[in-house]
This record gives sequence, C-alpha cells and structure tokens, in this order.
Amino acid sequence: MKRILFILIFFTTALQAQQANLKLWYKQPANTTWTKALPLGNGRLGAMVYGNVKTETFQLNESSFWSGSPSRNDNPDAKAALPGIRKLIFEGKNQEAQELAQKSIIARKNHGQMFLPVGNLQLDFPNHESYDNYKRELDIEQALQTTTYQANGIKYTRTAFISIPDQIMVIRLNANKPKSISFRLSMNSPFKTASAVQKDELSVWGLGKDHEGVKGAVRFNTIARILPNDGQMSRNDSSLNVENATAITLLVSVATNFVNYQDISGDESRKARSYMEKAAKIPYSNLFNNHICEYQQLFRRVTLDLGSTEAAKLPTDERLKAFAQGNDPALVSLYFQFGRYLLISCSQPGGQPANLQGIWNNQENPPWDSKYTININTEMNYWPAELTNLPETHEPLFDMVHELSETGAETARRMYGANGWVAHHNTDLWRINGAVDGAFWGMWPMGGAWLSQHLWQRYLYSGNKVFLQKYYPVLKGVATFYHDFLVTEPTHQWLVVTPSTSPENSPAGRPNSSITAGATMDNQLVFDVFSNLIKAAEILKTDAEFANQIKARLKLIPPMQIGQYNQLQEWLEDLDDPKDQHRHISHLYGLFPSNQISPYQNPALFAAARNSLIYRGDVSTGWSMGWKVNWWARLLDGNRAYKLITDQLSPAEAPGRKGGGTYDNLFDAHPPFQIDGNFGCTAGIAEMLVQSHDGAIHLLPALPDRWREGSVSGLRTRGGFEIVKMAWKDSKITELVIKSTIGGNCRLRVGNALSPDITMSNAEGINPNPFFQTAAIKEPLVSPKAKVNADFIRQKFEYDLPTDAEETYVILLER
Ligand code: FUC
Repeated sequence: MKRILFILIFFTTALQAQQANLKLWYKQPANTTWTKALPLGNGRLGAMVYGNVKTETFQLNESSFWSGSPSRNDNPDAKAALPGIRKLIFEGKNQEAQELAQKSIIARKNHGQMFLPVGNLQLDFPNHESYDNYKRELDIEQALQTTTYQANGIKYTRTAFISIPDQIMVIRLNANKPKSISFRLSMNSPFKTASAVQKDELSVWGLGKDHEGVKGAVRFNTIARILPNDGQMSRNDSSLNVENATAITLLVSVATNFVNYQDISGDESRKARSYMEKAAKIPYSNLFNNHICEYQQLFRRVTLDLGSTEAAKLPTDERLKAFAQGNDPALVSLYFQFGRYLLISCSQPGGQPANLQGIWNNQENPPWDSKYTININTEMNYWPAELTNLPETHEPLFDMVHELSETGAETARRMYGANGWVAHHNTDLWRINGAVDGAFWGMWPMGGAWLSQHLWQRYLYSGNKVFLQKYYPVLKGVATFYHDFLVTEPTHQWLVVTPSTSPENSPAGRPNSSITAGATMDNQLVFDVFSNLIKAAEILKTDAEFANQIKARLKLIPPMQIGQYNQLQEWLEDLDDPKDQHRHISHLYGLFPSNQISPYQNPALFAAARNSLIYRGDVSTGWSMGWKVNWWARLLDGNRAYKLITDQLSPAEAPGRKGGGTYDNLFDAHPPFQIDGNFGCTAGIAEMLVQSHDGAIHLLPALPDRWREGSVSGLRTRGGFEIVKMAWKDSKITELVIKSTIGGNCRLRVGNALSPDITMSNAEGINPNPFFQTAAIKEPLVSPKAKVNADFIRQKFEYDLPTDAEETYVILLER
C-alpha cells in the first residue's frame, strides 16, 4: 500500500490552472442597479460596492439588524381547532379544513420580522465626471473588490475588503500621482436616529422599525474613520472632506445591540468602537494579510478546473449573455467558486445563518422580508457547506436549529398539545415558530424536520460523536414531536402528518386548497427524522426504549407510491397533474437532498421520480432550477443537469425572459434576487462530480459530455473522506488521491475500470462502513394504471479500500 502524507504539488498546479478565472469583472460601473454591484462580507458585516466613479456607494448590512424585537407568534386557538381540522380533511373537506386552519392556526399578526439595511456610505470625488480606462472587479480568491480608472490624467485605484478576523471593512484609495486624492465622505440610513462628525470620523446611529405589531428595538451604530494621511481634512455638519492626499485608508465598523434572540441588551456603540479602535492600530498591510490568510484558509480548500476557452477573457456580464452558446466551461467553475465565496462571506461561526439574501439587502421592505423560508430556501443555502469543504459556515445554521428547538417546544405544546418541538415554514432573527402568510402556504409543521437533517448530515460527513451527542436532544425533540403529532388516516391506517401541505402546491382539482394529510414529502421527512433518531440513539448507546417506540411508528409511515402517470405521487391519493409545472417539487426531497430513492435499492421509484421531474419542466424560479441540477445529478444524467445549469446561467434581465436566471453580478434571480439559487447550483455542480449518499463514494456520477476533461480537489464525502485530487480525461478518471480522516472502508463506485496503484479489491456485498449504510425503504405501492420502467444504466465498477484515520491514499496517478 502506497501512502503519502500531503501532496502539495497537486494543490499548486490545480490552483495555477484556475487562478486567472477567479474574478468577476466589468467594463462599466453598476450605476443605480443593485444587482450589478459586487458583494463583500465577513458573515456579520456585508457591503455591496457599486464601483461608481463620481459618487461611489457602499451599501451596508449587519446580519443582526432586523425589524422588531424578541417575539413569538403562536396562535393559541390551534389546539382546540386541531381535531376539527383533521376530521374535515379525512372527510375530504379540504377547503373547509383550510379555512379553519386559516382562522385558528395561522399567526394573528406577526408573520415574521424583516432583515433591514443599515444604510450607505458614500464617497464623492470632485472633477471625476469624465473618466476612461475603467474596470471594476471582484477577486474571489482574495475576497477583494477593486475599481480602477483614469481621470484628469491620473490613474486611480480603490480597493475594499471586509475582514473576518478584524471585523471591519477596509477601503483603500490610491493614485499614481502624489497628493491627487480629494473626496467627501458621507453616510445615510433610512433608519437614522442620530449622527455625529468628529475630526476624522463619521458616526450614524439607527433604530430598526416596528413591524406587524412588534416594536422595533434593534439599534445599530456605524462608524467610518479616515486614517491619518498627508491631505487636508475638514468637516461640516454631515461629512468629512479630504483634499490632496496621496493615499487613504478608510475603516468602517458596524455593530448592533443584538446579543441573542431573547436578549438585545448589548451596547452597539461600544461594540462598534471596540472593533474600530483595535483595527485602527493595525497597519493596512497587516489588516490585508489577516484578512487574506483567514479567507484563503477556507476558500482554497477546493479547486475546480473544467477547462477554459477564449470566452473566459470576456467581462463577466458578456460571458453570462454568451453562456448558452456553449463554449465557456470556466464560467461554471467561476460560478461554483462564487457560491463558495458567498457562503464564506455570509455565514461564519457565532453569527446568523444566511437568510434569503445571504446578508445583502438594500430594501426597507425586502421581498419575503429577506428572512428564513425553511420549506426549502434556508436548507438550500447550506447544501454546499459540507460537500464543498466549508463545514465552519454550517455552524450558524446548527445554532439556529438549536434555538428553534428551544422556542419551538412552547409552540408544540401550546398549538398542538405535543411534546418535542416544531417549526412551520418561516422563521426570523427572533426564532418564531408559528404558522405564517396564510394556511395555503404556512400550514406546514415540518420546518424542524427538514432543518434537523443538517445535524445528521454533519455527523455523516465528520463522524464526530461529540457533535452528535451535543445535538442529540434537538434530534430527539423533533422525533418526539412527530411521535405525538402523527395520526392514523382512515383508508390504509397509515400514520400521517395532518394537517399539512406539499409545500405551496395543491393537487389537481383543488386549486385553492393545499391542506392535506400525509403528503409524500412529509412521509419522507418523518422517515428521516425517525431513522436518524434510531441510529443516533444506537451510536450514543442511549434511549433504547424511546427508540423502540419510534421503530414501531416508523413501520406505519406510508410507503412511497407510483401513480397513474408513472410518476412519484406527490400526495397520498393519486392526484398529480402531469401538466403541473409548480416550482416546488417537494416529493422529490426523497431523491435529493435525502437518499430514499436509489437506482440500486429501488429502481422503480427512481424511474418514477425521474418522470415527475420531467413533467415539471426545466425553467422555473432560480432556486427551483438550482434544485433541479441536484436532482438530475442524482438521476445520473449529467447532460440534463448541465442543461439546467445553462438555464440558471441565463441573464435574468434578458427581454422576454420567463422564470429565474442570473444577474450581472452572478446573484441568483428568483426573480427577484434570492441567494438560495446560487447555493443550490453550487451544490449541484459538486453533486455532478462526487456523491456519497448511496452506499459508496460515486465518482463522476453525472459528468456531462461538455466536461470530458477536468480536475477537482478538496470535495468532501460522507464517512470523513476528502477527494484530495481527482482528474479525468475522455470522461475517465486518470488521477485519484483520497484522504481518510476517520478510517473505515472506502468503497468507490466509478464509470470505468481502475487499475489502482494500491491494493484495492473488487467490492462485494453491502459496504461495511456504517456511514454508508442506508435505512431500508418500503416497497412502493404501484397504481394498477402505472407501467413501471426501471431501465437505466448503473455503474458496474466498485472497489473497496480499507483506510486508516488521517492517511492519504494515492489510488491512481497519471504517468
Ligand atoms: C417560498 C417559495 C417562493 C419564494 C419564497 C421566499 O415561498 O415558494 O418561490 O422562494 O419562498
């Protein structure tokens, strides 16, 4: 067995191949269009940089600046109404059930609070009306925004970054002639309550607004300071002026009084000041080094090279317009890495999870409040976290799930008389758990079921039992809720979630009522909740009795069903409409992100899921297309997944465009902007290259014809493996190096026979590695009208390699 410890050479060559491509750049400023501005962030502080020459704008966000204050929104009438609603559903009176749920379950007033902007910082440059040689860029390898241009014969350069270690935004202005920088600095905010100007500093204080009966009580303080320079500084009531400086460093600090979802007793001024005073003592070059070390330590773990063409030399907006012509594979790798850049920039340990817009919002009334929609969008944000080797970014989500388990215990008890904890389809900074928006959308008591999957997945990727132990009470709380909440439906005597919905969709013949019993997604979610609990209790050697109760209930969950159109049924009854093109395809949760539908374990379900996806069509909202990339990857169809990437990488603002796409700054368009589609597609690209949910590590499971040659490094799999390097030519793997972090059998599934350099055997039987063992799925029920087709290609080559923890294995090396 040939082993190596660390192969630096692989990292450097892959990086060199890629470096030139890791920039978004443009020949013109963003002007007034926010979705052309470029995002910076450190998880807490966010900025959109417009790159405008005469008046530059940095639109600022802080992740805890929201409307409202600590609040709840349970509807106490729910408990009394619940039996009546269930009865109506089982009598087929879904519309009446929905009306009753609307009155008694949906929150009375507070439908969740809003994520708010803190304001804008502006730099006005006199006499910079006319300029040439303009360029602005976002270098995602350095998390650095740069604008360059020439005005009055002088070359000006502005750079900006937001530092994770120093918690500050740093703006640097340079010119190629001494003493030629003059500008006015000002700040504004829609929520301003006070401001102050000192000799080198501007401060603004603000207060978040009241919303839906909840008093606004989050306060922020923004401080902008110009560091000592050789120019003349002056000030007036609202701005600072600098004349004839050679170079400028400007620091921006923002903080709020938010401590946690139940405590806003912090001191925003003290916090903002302390970040500022610490950073002001650090020389610019050290600030930059601190920033880049921490950022690259995360970003550089993964490289992706899908080839590059002449198209990669064009500005990003032009590449986007031309992408469908099919000659720019490097735009896919840029978009993939941009997704990782965004996740690092909007989700850091100790902070808030990425909301609907990450941390970037300029609107006082953002779409869907820019909060957390947990019936798909928030979960999608975190699909790339483990797979693309950014597990730290996942932590804010775990914290949120833990907090929801605290607030949701009261919701479960008050609204449903159940133990455990529950969340519906939205939450916010205050961790509300009530049902919102309207029964058609909000009557979905499954938010906790889905979110808690992330805890289990973290365990599968890391094998970390300390983590599992820490979050076991949260997993148990979810299982307890469904233990108490499930009821027996009258037709088959299955245990089902009632009332619920298949998110935001309604079956054929009931266009106005979504309320139902036992929607397929609910059954799949409960299956996962129960299966995870059983396994977790076993691993931690605890709760045997409770686990037995759960095992008994698991047996009574409905099986999946194949309906009259050979589709996977979305509802308990065969009510799917093959013409339905709804953006949510919730019953395919079982295919991705879950792993209940496998070509190996249950080919008939696999074929039915594929049919359902075909019926729904391709172009849809941004996040829906992002999900479809993952589904087609799981369906092992790389070309169709690539087609969806092409749909997603279409200019959102092209005339006549229906559905979502991508804005010039590569933000995903629902439309409007929602960050979920960025993250969904990023995960999907990785799923096309590596999967690990179905008994083995499947390499190149869905490689499209267009990516016949390429390489990737750093993707992680379940069972604690890392693909240190994988290269392929003519769609066949030519190099393969895998690191095992926790040991165990490494089963590889590949499309071509490998002649490994080390001893690997042909795989036999079930993978003995427990991280790859999947829960047994029930045989599907098949409609008499359905013709089951289970005809598709399966990979034939499987190998086993026993591994030790912290060892790296060179499996195949191109000679
Ligand atoms: C769900 C989706 C919408 C949108 C919103 C934020 O309600 O159905 O498409 O993404 O969340």
